[in-house]
Amino acid sequence: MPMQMGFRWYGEGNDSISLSDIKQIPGVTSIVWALHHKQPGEVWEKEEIAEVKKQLDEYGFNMDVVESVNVHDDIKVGLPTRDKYIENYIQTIRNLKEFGVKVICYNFMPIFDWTRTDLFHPVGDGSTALYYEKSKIHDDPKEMADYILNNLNGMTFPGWEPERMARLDELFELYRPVTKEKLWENLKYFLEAIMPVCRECDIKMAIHQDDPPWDIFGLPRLLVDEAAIERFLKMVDDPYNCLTLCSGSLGANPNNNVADMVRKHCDRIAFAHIRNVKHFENGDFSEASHRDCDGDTGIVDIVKAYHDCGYEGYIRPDHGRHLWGEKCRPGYGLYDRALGIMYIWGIWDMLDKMGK
Ligand SMILES: [Mn+2]
Repeated sequence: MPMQMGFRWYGEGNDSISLSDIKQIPGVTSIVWALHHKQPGEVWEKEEIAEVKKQLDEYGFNMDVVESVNVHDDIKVGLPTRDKYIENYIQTIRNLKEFGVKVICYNFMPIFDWTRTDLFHPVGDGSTALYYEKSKIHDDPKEMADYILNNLNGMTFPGWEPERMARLDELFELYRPVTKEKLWENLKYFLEAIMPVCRECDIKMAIHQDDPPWDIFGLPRLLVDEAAIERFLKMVDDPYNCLTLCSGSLGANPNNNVADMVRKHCDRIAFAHIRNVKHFENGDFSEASHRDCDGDTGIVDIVKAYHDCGYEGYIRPDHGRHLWGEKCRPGYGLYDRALGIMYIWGIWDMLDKMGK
């Protein structure tokens, strides 16, 4: 069995891209989905999941990968109320099992999800891409949040819910006592509580790395490099404690060699995000096309590493550029991600043919 190709879709009425569009991209079998109206900490009810299943069934897609079931702040901060939210998370895992879900992608980033300073930065060929200008991040996080919320083309974005962003002061206060070590402890507590249920339900928890992979606005970030990944996998050494290995998030730090990480941890990678990043000398970076030479992430080496390992897990193109005037959620248009898929398949099929 080859790797299983997925495409992230935000759901009926919540995405400019239709399932019929996605069906026309060669080799996509999984829709990477979520219930985007749910707040972190809420139980995903079976009836709500069943509705998505019905939509996907119509096109023959599976719902094996969820991205994301977000983790409530009380769990990350380690408040006494976390146990209640962990119970809810467990109930969601049990409900997802009923529909054959195999992998849950999640992250453990405090307050902010992925962070960029420009969502539509000109690439130079008429297209635009997500961009990170290092010097802008020392500034006010509220300004950041406002910019992101005002540039989502009227769409919502997980991790950047307006309700949460309105509470930024309160959230920063909440996270003030949470040191990096404390955050590791809280992650361990969460995983140890849910692992028995994951084993029983045969669902892998696959943590996404922090993006960008360094501390921002004084908030600690954990999953940033090889040493952190090693620590994470050893901390809870269980085959159900896995990675969503994101080449783009890790690739934002040029010292990270993602292909080496694939070779080293292949058996613990449940889900792969493939994205290319181009670095500038001043520390800025821009997202780029999936073509190897358009960025510095080493896409050919990474795909080859998965192929060499006999990877049979799930994979998807991560963010794409915005092409041909497409109006879409930043990073999540149809065209560039479809091109990315064909590039990945091109490498993969060639390796197959060569018997490598
Ligand atoms: Mn990613």
